[in-house]
Amino acid sequence: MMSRQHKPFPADFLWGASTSAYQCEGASDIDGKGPSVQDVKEPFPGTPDFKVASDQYHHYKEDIALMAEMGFKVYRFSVSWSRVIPTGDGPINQKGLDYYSDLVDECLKYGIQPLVTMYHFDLPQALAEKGGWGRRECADAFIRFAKVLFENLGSRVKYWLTINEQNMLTLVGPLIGTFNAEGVKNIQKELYQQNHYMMLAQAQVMALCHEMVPGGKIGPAPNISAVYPASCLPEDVKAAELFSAIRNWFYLDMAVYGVYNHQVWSFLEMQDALPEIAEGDMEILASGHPDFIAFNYYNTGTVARDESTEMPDPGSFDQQRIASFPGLYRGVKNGNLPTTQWGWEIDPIGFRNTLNQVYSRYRLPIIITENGLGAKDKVEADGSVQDDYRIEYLQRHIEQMQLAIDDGVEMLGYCPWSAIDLISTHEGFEKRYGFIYVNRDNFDLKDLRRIRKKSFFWYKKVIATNGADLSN
Ligand code: BGP
Repeated sequence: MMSRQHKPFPADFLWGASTSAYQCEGASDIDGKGPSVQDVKEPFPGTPDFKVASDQYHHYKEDIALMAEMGFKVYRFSVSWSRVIPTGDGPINQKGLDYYSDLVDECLKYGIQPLVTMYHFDLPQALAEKGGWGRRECADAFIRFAKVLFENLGSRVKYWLTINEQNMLTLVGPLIGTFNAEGVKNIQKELYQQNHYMMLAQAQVMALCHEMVPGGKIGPAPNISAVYPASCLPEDVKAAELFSAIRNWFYLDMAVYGVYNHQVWSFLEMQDALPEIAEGDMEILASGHPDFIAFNYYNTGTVARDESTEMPDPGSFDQQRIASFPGLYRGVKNGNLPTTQWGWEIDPIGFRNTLNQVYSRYRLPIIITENGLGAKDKVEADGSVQDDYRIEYLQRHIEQMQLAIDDGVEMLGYCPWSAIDLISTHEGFEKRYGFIYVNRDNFDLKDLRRIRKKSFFWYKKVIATNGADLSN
């Protein structure tokens, strides 16, 4: 067996963690904030609304101090568009801007780099009512919002992310609550039209960042997973290759090269779901260049060929479509992998594979903006939270990230999900991800006290040793 010396993590490696505004801030109707689509949507059954969340709006000083105690070099948070511009395209809410300005200062006070996501699933409701991302004007409003952020925070914030998981917004927007399918005739076409406008907005915002932010670095933040074929049968391999293009490369090819992935274009053509492209759009798309690729990684996907001859209604939405398309590919369970309490497959080696695939295709440095284990944590009688399962998950993923560095992947940083407990997309407070426990339940707000979990102390050591000591 060959063994080799690990390459160390880069000296300036950005260790930190992530959150998003609507899932952790709370204060959803305070200090002039306008409603977002998340505030008005019907919460998933058994889960709370976003009014209070983790109440970071009122606890940010304490939260950042705890992150500093862990030794964070970076904190990835998102800006709520409707806190800064309540209607999305109207007047600016100075109080909202002040909040983010203070949050940035608080990070910098401890030497923590803010990594700011501009849009994480929380479109201003007023824009949604006008047709949301289905209208080109939404892209214009986003560009204006970005300008406001660059003008006000650009001298202090060096790292920016455009849109969180644009691929998930496109593939499963109706499930995330960001897409209202009511009255839409061809849902697929509408989703890919929205995607086109997001792409246009992203390209322009990337260019703008380089113009307006001295030393500014910006990138997209999709959710990327290696896709395995269910067997080595060439038809299965082809199915996996196509699904990977649809799920992953379509978004990154556009962000990096400004081109529509040829296979996905033809897949959309087959479904009558091609977006309308105006004159000049392709030039705009080619004009934005990311400095790095950020991506969220939770698991891999596995697909087999699908030989059904019946094509689904091309204009409809079916949540199974995220990993299955009759006649082309079908998502299957990977029997080799353990799963989380919520059935998500756990695949640390798949993380190394994914990192290598992304780096081989795009040759840009990578920052991981989400990775983590959702679990039902319990506060023990002595007040501690013994989340060894989370430590093990993170250990195994960091080990594989280290191996990817050995492989030659250029890594900028690692921000697991999540810095503190927050409201999960579908499971509320039942499913926790944080290093810091937030003392509340789904419907009992308790005292919102912050408790350092066992993983808090473990991650502190990982950061202090720059990833050299991962032991529990
Ligand atoms: C990502 C989202 C996050 C977060 C995470 C965990 O897709 O960017 O916002 O929620 O998934 O998912 P969940 O909350 O469903 O467990």
